[in-house]
Amino acid sequence: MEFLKALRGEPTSKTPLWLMRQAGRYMASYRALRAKHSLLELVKTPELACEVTLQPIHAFQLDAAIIFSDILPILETLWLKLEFVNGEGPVLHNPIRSAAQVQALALRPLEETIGFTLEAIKLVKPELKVPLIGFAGAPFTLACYALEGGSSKDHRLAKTFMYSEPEAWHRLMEILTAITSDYLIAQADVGVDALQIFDSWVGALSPQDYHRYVFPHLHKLIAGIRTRTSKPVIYFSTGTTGYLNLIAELNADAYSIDWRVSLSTAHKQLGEHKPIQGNLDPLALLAPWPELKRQTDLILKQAPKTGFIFNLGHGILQQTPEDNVRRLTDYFAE
Ligand code: 1CP
Repeated sequence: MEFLKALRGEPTSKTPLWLMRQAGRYMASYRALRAKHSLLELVKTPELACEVTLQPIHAFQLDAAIIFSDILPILETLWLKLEFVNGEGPVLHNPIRSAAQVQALALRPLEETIGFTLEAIKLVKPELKVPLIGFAGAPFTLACYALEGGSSKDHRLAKTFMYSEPEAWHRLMEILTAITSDYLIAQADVGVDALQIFDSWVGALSPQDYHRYVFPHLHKLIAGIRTRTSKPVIYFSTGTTGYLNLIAELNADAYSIDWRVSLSTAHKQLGEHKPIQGNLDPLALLAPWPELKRQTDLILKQAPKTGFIFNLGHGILQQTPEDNVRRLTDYFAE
């Protein structure tokens, strides 16, 4: 429960840690299951999603579990057809490319598109001694996938749409905000203990664009969630160190930051009393132990006395040796 105490800014007996994307391809047990099932089969079969959620919990001393799912299945609520192509990543076969498409959007019931994750939460919850995190993609990051039709380096199509069709952009963001809010509340209602919003690609925006095209929707999302649950909300973003002052105004319960800023600088900018999560470079988990320990100690030295959760600055890499994860998590349990 140290994780939830830290999220409330209360003193803890150890520094709680979990690792972003802690279930996944770096684990042999995950690869063994993936050899038999596609990613979407794992996500859409509650028993399998439950099993994968537990894999890192059983293997390592972690202070929180995160439900095994993905940020993208919710896009099927907009009738987008999602596939994960091996070696290529996610593909949405009918991306949104015009304002008319946004105007014409009809929604599928959420139970149909994410009901399996709610079932997985119900299955895994009684198996856990540590808190369970529920999550969703943030509206901007989801809009990127909906408009691009898949991964993108520069988010050219999404940003061009945002600049040239601002009305349709805001309408799309409103729709994504509404379904994301309902999804997170549904997860809270079936038992997750905290909610994390992943804004993985928002750092592609300038501070001005973040303020104009994204901030109002995120602010509404977080304020709206707060009227419907008391469970803490963590906002994660990367590449946003040029406008942490704006992010501080989102009024989330905690912020998760990447490694491109020192923890102490980020903590100052986000608010000295605001719980903070981060911020080891995921690549440091590929380093020999003395270097990994040095980087970890540096973060711990900068960490506030209360209200700190150790994590990576972004998702764990699939090349990460499991032994390094064990060494790191054991270090925190010492
Ligand atoms: O088996 C596989 O193909 C492995 C790859 C994989 C996994 C393990 C994908 C494809 N999704 C997931 C599960 C997942 N995704 C989890 C649960 C696992 C855990 O945390 O223990 C979570 C929290 C996510 C979140 C997610 N999916 C994000 C946000 C976090 C981040 O890392 O930035 C994003 C951007 C995605 C999209 C996605 N899903 C999968 C891939 C390869 C991608 C990214 C593609 C891209 O670069 O655009």
